[in-house]
Amino acid sequence: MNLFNGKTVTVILLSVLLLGVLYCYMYQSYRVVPLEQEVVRPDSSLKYTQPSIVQGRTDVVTVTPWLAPVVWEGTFNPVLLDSIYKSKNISIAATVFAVGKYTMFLKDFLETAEQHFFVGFRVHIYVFTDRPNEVPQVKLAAGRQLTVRSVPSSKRWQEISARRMELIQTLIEEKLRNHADYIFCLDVDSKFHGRWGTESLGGMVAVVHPGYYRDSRSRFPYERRPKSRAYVAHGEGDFYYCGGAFGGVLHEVHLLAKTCRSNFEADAKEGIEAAWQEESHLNRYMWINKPSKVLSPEYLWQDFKSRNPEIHIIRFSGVVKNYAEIRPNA
Ligand code: UD2
Repeated sequence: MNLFNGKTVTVILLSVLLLGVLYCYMYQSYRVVPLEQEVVRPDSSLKYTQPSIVQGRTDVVTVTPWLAPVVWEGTFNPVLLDSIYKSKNISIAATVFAVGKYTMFLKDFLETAEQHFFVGFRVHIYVFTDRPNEVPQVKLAAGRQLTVRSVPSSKRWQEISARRMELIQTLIEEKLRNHADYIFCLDVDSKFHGRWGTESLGGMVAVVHPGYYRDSRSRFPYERRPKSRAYVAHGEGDFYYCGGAFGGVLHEVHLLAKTCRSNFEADAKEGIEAAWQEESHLNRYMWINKPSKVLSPEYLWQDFKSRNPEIHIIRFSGVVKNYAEIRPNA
């Protein structure tokens, strides 16, 4: 009897095929489960309020038209989010510039950051200043560090503000790669008043400016001269974002800083400075490259403004300052 007649060969081939499919299926299932556990699973013993997709804040918009979340108090669970990011052992860098008399703001900025900014996570704050001796000693919790980097003084506040993009770009290239996961770039003349934590993490993160969020975009102070590389035409633009707070993953912020810096410098060569320096360039950039997460004005309020009803908490706010007294030029 011929053992290898046509029928037997077909049965063997079909069995091998079936076994192959079964193997692939089992391999995929095996691969997916541990990855999911590692990346998104909160502590399995964590108990928290049941989430809902039919109840929540109705007084504000919580998602942009390009489906980026807009973060407001009441839209996230801080305990759940912290538990997710804890397992990833993330590290966050923050930059703050204090050039000339702006060193006077450092103490409050640093002390309040200890109380509210990514508490319980690895945080490394980089202070850029021309007066390193004036950087106050602030007691830092375990896992938190501060590094002072010297920068030249300047006779023009516009230059100090705008040069931040260049220094952020260089910091990421020289120091941060492989040492931090996320970075936030913040104005020094501000204080933290409430939690600023893992809910703010994202690929590219922008903060909606507290001064314009209820206005029509025709009133936004975008750069309106077409010859500037920060130009945004009338009828364009999403929100007006702050220059005083932005962030995201390193490579995204690196690209943002590099682009804004080179556009600012190219404009300068042609004798043009955008209306709000790097803030104008940042707004142009965010219009073209939409942020993946938008933080509500809770994340950068202004002390001189009274709180609007939709602002349930002020997390970070600019202090009232006398520009004539502290800036090197008018
Ligand atoms: C707005 C923005 C700011 C920047 C600026 C336009 C907010 C809340 N603020 O703030 O980020 O986009 O418009 O250029 O969105 N600095 C010094 N020494 C100086 C001057 C400035 O260190 O002499 C640094 C410091 O970190 C300060 C930042 O530059 O926080 C911005 O300068 P500002 O606060 O004087 O600018 P302002 O209030 O117009």
